[in-house]
Amino acid sequence: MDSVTRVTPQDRLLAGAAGVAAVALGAGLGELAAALFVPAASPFAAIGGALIDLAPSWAKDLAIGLFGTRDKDALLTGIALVLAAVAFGAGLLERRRPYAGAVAFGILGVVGAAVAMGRSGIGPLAWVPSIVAGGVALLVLRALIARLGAADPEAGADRRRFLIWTGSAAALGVIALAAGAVARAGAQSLEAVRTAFRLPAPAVPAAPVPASAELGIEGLAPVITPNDSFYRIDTALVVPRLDPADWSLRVHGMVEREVVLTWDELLAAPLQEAHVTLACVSNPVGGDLIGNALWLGLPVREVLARAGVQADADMVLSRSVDGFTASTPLEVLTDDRDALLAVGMNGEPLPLEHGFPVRLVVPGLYGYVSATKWVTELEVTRFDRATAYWTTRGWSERGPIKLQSRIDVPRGDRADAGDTVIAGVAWQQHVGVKGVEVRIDDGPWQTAELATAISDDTWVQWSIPWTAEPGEHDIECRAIGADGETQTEDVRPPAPDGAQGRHRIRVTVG
Ligand SMILES: Nc1nc2c(c(=O)[nH]1)N[C@H]1C(S)=C(S)[C@@H](COP(=O)(O)O)O[C@H]1N2
Ligand SMILES: [Mo]
Repeated sequence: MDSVTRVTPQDRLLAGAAGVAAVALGAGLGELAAALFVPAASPFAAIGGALIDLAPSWAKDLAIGLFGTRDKDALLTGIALVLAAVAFGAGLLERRRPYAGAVAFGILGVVGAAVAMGRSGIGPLAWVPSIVAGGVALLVLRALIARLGAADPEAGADRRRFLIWTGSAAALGVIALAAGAVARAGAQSLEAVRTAFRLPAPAVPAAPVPASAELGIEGLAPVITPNDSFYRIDTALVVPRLDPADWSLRVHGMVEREVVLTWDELLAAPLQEAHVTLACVSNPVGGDLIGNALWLGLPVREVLARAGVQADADMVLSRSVDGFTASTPLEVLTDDRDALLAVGMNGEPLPLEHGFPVRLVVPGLYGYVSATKWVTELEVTRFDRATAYWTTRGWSERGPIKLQSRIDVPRGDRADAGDTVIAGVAWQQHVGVKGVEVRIDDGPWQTAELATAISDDTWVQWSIPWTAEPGEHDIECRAIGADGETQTEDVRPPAPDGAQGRHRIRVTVG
């Protein structure tokens, strides 16, 4: 044997260490990914949960007897030890034959993913953390062992470099694990705070939703969007964690006196309910970045009145705890519309991802210039003095919502022949919709039946009967605003101030 292929005991130790480091980094990143995006899909928890389910009851009893309520920690420690041993072995294997050991990590990742997918209630992304873990471990092990192979045992510098890489991978893994644990603890305790919180009763309740606001057509967006299917748009990679006890709103800038509103003061104020449809400026024609909810909050004008706005101000720059900003024209926050500093969404505290504990909701404006989530600051200023997050990135400084309508039914590109229905929603918040028209195959415009609008600040459902003849058909709709405007056919993309044009779908009947 020559010196290049000779495997010394020291070599074996290093290869095993590379295996352990690779798994540490993979597992760390997998756990972090889980903590941030799919908490229930922790790779450790997936494998641990499967073991608990598989373990015979005498083993469970034994574990509980030995470790008491620490039995779960004991199980996780056990999994970690077994994994470390497997990793060491995989490192040795990889040293002998490229990919032989690394593949073992890939298989472990797939098994973890399969287990997570098989557990109910985790959702379609359940596989992600385990695949991240397995994939990273596979690649890192291959890369480390390749370095070890290249390292000449006599050349100390190469060896040192290998050790530095291996040590760094292990250290990064430990850091990722710790970060995941911190994120998880923060999320759980804040969700517990949120669930424990009871919304105060509104001083001004919303009028009941008329029964005729909901047409109840299958496939048509419900007139009130449930919180868990409400679209979510923000720049926050990780949902900001803002404890209500630490929350306050600072109102400053061009005001007579700076005001700081605390959580308790906000809840003690007379809160008001309003149905408002939020829409994203990025929503394409026919898109679903729009939703309607019942909000509970304090009218923003009351907060501004406490501070006393100076006469030459014309904008409020709202800022969230993570630095996002929105520029809202002062007049829409001081007129009589229901612009709210909201704490409630459909009868619940705001979900964490929709701004818990406090956000802005302003009827009539796209979210990027009005709907600041996790809001902590209102700076009264002027459009010629300050710019908001999206304005500096090329979007308009003002964003009134454009008149739009959408076809929801037929859903998809097929429909059954015979008597059926075409249905959808239409909106222009704070203006209102007075009609919707539909045409088929560029024929004459026909008037659709409008459901009862909850208010001018919400979308409204519409429908029209249709006798579908076999073949291909184009269906197009247009809304007519309460101010008489007809939805334009002039097509524009979302940037810089909202998409326009008409929603048109093609369906095959038969
Ligand atoms: N803090 C913060 N608030 C934000 C945003 C953001 O990126 N950060 N995005 C805005 C945009 S562009 C929209 S459309 C709405 C979406 O609100 P939702 O996620 O509750 O539907 O939030 C607005 N508020
Ligand atoms: Mo948006």
